[in-house]
Amino acid sequence: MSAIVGLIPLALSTDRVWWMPSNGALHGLAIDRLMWWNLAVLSALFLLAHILLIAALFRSRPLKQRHSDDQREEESRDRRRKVSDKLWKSELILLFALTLLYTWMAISAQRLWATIRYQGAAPQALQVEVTGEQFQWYFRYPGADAAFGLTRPELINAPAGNPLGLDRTDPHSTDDIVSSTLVLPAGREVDLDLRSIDVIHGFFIPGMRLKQNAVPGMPMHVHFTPSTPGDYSILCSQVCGLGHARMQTHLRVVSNEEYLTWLASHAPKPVEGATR
Ligand SMILES: [Cu+2]
Repeated sequence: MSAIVGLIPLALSTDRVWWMPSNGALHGLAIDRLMWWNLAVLSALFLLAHILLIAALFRSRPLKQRHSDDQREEESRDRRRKVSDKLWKSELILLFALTLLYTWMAISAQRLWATIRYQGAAPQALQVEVTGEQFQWYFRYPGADAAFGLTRPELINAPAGNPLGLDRTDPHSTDDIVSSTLVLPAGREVDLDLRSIDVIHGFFIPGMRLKQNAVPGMPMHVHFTPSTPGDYSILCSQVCGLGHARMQTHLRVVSNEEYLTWLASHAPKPVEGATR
């Protein structure tokens, strides 16, 4: 019975049935493994509990019919007692195995969380600033000088091409690149500086197994390494207003050469006062 029960989550985990979007991040493998174990154990326990419940319902019927026969009832009680003793031992073994499995899962999950959230990114990680605004994501790259320029709220003017309020008079701002899609080289760690300029947004890349709220006045860092080139959806996971459903964009993970070509093609021309 346990073999049949175990086969069901195993069948669900094959590439054809597994409903999670394909993973493209280095840390995603560990997250998927934890998800798989959690699902497999819970599915098995769910099915096992229901099979035992149905079996118990069917077993209770003949006992009622034999109620008048005292000797046979006594025999039946003895048999049930023996089965109960055996079950007690198997329950204990199962409980012990589950405790070990869940302890391992809790420690793995805590380590994974700490690596992404509590430990900082490597110094050589690519820096990208992510800003959420009703109903758009903006990505800012620091340019050749590797430093982000000044921004001023009074300069924010999306129709004029300055959605983040870049102060182009600041020397560090002149080479900053602002894009509405995120382009990253595969195999290089990226450190995202998440911000919001109006309400709480949820920065969510299912394919990168990454989700973090962007909160006004509270810059937050998350870092990850995209490993597989491809196109991944970026969504907003917080209901942030009437246009929430269309607050979507894309992450393109490309080769390093393609990334450098993309950066060069998006480098702004330094024109004095162009955004004022
Ligand atoms: Cu949003």
